[in-house]
Amino acid sequence: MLITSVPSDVTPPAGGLRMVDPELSRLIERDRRRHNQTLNLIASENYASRAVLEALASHLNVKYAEGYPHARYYQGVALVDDIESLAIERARALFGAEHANVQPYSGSPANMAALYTLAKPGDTIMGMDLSHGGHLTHGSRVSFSGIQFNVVSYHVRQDSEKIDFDEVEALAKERRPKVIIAGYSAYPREIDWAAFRRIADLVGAKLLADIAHIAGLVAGGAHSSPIPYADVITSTTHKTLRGPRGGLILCRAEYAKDVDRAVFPMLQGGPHLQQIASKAVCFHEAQSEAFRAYARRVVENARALADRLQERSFSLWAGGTDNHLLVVKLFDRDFTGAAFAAALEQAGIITSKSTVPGETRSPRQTSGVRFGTPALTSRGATPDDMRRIGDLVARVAEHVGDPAALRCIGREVRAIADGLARIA
Ligand code: DSN
Repeated sequence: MLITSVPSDVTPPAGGLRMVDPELSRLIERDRRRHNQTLNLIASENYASRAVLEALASHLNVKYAEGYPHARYYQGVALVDDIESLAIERARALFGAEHANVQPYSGSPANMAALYTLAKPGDTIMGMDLSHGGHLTHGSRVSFSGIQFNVVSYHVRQDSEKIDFDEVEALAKERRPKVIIAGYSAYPREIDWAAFRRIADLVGAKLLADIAHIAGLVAGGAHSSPIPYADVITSTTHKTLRGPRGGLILCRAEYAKDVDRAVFPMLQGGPHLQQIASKAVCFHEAQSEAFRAYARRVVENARALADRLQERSFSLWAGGTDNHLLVVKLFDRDFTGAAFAAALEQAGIITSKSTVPGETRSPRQTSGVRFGTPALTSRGATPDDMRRIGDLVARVAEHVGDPAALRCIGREVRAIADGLARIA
């Protein structure tokens, strides 16, 4: 923010958003109200603290500092060197990692930098099929990962809908990938990092763990850590970790230089120091006992919601959840994931449609809906709230296409939302 006692035609306007740009201000305010009046069960979203947002909105937005601490291409960087070093040290301490790069703008660039660290274009990489819970950057043919690398996709088992380690091992032996990627966007069960390490070692592959979704659970001790097993670990900082929108790479010391070079100058330009400062706050918060309790509650809440949905006759991917998310399968219903997610939104329950194992519909329609508990847990929701929400989800399923009934359910949704902490 620029405050001046000598306003002139050339200084930026001094007023706040409401005064300078009322049109945009109103839209932001309406969206804030939408969050407070509805129940956000999007598995990848979360509400950051005021301290995290304060750092994100700070004057650090101004600074160019291409390079890394103590090796920059700009002057005036002594204090941002300290800020980035603090973020790096906190990330290393939080996860117990040998090296951290806190510059990735978000999860996809983090994955790109990690893949270019461990493989060259044209090499073979192996990741979970997108429709079985993988991410676009794990080898989808519409992403750089599928365009620039030879991709082998593994799947979940048909019977248990858990990772098919027999297939992972067989495909790895047959195709000899340079990199095996573990970590997902819609997989509800705990990941067996040791099993992936064993298979990677069998074929001389590097193991890339993408913990974008579960980073907060790992940091908070509610999910096992890939640190002892993976060569490189990528993450976002804004999902369960509850920080600013952003990415993070952790790795063993032997990959440090290559990871740093892949992020800058290969892929990115100047680091976003306001975002890095905000990540530092997030890593600090995540070291607290309160955050460990939060991580445990996220999982308890997901289990409570999963149990209630099963009691209400929903069929769940892999029969439930070990983490922060669950996916309902709609093969036994006469509506799609897209239609169900839209009906839920009409009642004030915000989710995202999801493809599921055995998918028969397009990614725009899908046969599943994904639910996650990080955001509502940040608003203080309890397992009891989750059971009430599960009952309301079941009622929505009985009234897809009936706007009057959905409005009526929406009043009960609103009552739950009104009882939770508000975002400011
Ligand atoms: N894949 C998105 C999600 O899980 O919502 C984030 O990249």
